[in-house]
Amino acid sequence: MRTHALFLTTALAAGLLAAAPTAAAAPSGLSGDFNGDGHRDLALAAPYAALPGKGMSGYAAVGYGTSAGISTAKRTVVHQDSTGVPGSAEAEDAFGAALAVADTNGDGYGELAIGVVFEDIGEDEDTGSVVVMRGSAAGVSGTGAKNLTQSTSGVPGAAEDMDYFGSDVHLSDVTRDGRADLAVTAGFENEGVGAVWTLRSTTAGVSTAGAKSFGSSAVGMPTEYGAFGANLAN
Ligand SMILES: [Ca+2]
Ligand SMILES: [Ca+2]
Ligand SMILES: [Ca+2]
Ligand SMILES: [Ca+2]
Repeated sequence: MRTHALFLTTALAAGLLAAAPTAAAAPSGLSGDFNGDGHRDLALAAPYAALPGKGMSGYAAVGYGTSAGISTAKRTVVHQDSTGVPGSAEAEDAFGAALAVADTNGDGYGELAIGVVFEDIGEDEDTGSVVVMRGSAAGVSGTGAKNLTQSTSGVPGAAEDMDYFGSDVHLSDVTRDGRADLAVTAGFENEGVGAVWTLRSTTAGVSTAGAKSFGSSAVGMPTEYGAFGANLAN
């Protein structure tokens, strides 16, 4: 009797285990992992590659990491006319002139920040913008993509000719809340002096709340032409 009961209990347990749904693996949260599968991925850009009739409009791409290395077959390729990507592809946008990768909303999937350094805004030429595309289990996607410029509400400054906003971008969690914050350089701000913007992230990703900018004088450097912030270390 005792043996019989034990057998039933064991069989029941085994059956339950077999029937239990397989839980989706939690996204890795690793830096540089867009699809959360635990393999870091490679983002790259061809900022001067042309869409038809649009010279230097630019492309960005992700090759996903696999146990055999970076895959070119398992990939995402985007440009400014891709579904969900803010703005539109035009000649000499240089979409992808700068890239950064990290998780901005704390969901375990990395986001891709893309500098569109020569984007025109209204009548202003080569002003620049930054696009942030979200990661997901399916990789980088247009869903929830954001666009930031000096004309965006909450972003200090004003969009002007030749700011080159987005000449460099950087993502890292400077506030230590588990969400990567964004830094953006406008390398030609104020006729080549240059300036840097810092934006914090929330559970909704990069936010303009509390956005700041600073120039060379804030750190005691010369205030003339100098491309301040032209390189942000990643
Ligand atoms: Ca991955
Ligand atoms: Ca554009
Ligand atoms: Ca994320
Ligand atoms: Ca943060």
